[in-house]
Amino acid sequence: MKRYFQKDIETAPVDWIKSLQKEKLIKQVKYVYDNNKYYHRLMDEKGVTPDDIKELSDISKLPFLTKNDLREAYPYGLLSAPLKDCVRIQSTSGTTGRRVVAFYTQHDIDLWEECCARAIVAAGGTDEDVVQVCYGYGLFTGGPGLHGGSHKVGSLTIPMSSGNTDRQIQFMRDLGSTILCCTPSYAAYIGERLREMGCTHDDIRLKAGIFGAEPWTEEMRRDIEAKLGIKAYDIYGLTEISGPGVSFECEEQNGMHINEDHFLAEIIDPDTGEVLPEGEEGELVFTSLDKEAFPLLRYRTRDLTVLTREKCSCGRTHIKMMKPKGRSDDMLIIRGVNVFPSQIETVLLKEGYTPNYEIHVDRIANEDTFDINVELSEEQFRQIKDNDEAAKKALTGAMVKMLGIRPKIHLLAPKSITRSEGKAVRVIDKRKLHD
Ligand code: DLL
Repeated sequence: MKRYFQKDIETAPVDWIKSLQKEKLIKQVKYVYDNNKYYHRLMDEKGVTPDDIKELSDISKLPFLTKNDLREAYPYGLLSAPLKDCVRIQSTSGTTGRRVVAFYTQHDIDLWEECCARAIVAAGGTDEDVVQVCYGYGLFTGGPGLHGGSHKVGSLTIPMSSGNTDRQIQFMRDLGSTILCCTPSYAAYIGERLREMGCTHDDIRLKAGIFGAEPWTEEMRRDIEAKLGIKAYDIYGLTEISGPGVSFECEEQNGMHINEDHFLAEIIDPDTGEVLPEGEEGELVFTSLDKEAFPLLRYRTRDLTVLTREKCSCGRTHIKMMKPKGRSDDMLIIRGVNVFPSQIETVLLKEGYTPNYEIHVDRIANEDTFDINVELSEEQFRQIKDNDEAAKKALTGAMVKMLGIRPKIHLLAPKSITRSEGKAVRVIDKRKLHD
């Protein structure tokens, strides 16, 4: 079976990768300095010129770029190629009012789609596969990215986009889809709906799923794998840097290989900006190495993770990032304690609950309230309907152990929580409204 999309690059010796990165970095910095007024000014302010970048480690001399810069430079301020050479934009949903528009030349699209093709092949995809893409199409990068990758692999591509779950299942069954691409929360819902329709995973031919665009836990992975009878692979990316496929999981399912021939990753202390050594948790920072339209140098993702270059049994040599915990700004501070939604998901699934939950936080009379709505399965609902106090007590205890603070648990009837077809919204923090 084909194991790599671009074997020579994906398995190249680390020294070779580093020297390629150095060569590309020097070129990319000069390109940005010469073609982008916004970043040119940032470099001038820091007193650094392209001539100062001679080694990979010199990257720390460059200024950071933040989401704020992207907002300030919107829409064309960070465009580095002539408009006549650009062929596409993609954009984030802008739910927080911070829309990001990224530009692509044909070269940039080819590079991005190749990264997605690597991810599909790493999940076992070949030209014999039927790839059902249920990430949203349009401005969101999920659909177009995996679609392009699937074409490059030569797989039969079904451009479903998200939503209309019964039709998704119908196509999956009729066309014998073998690889599913969507968010993990949507995959869990497809699995749930499949059961409700009286089907088991023997009625479908799926073998693998490529799931990303939101944080998800190992417990969620096991839940999806069992529901759909597949191996579930993680894929990471962000619009600013290209889209999905910045990094992807291999058969080891333990961390995502970053496509290091295109992206240089650093981990920094989010408070001080200091570069941290490999193995320490911090904020992920990316530098594009060979982009034309929208190259970004030292872009702060706000995603918290750890990098590791431990040898991987798949034979790939590119550095791995562990599952991001979530963005630093996804972290809730409740009664002074740091809480990540992923910690709550871990407890729920470990305790046998469904992955359908909502976290509600508010501030009443100067005190934080912290409620978790948890949806019961049909079976749990039948069992504990009349006396749920014991179940609530046990779950509260498990949460206190994990989080260090006590939430108020509400056990809800099946189907009470709206299912997600894209990125799930799990946190409703009303405190922000009062600020
Ligand atoms: O979510 C790109 C994407 C599409 C990735 C499809 C994977 C699959 P944005 O909408 O710009 O782009 O959101 C990027 O989503 O900074 C992370 O916070 C989060 N994210 C993306 N992938 C993962 C993942 C797409 N595998 C932001 N695990 C990123 C955890 C992820 N968080």
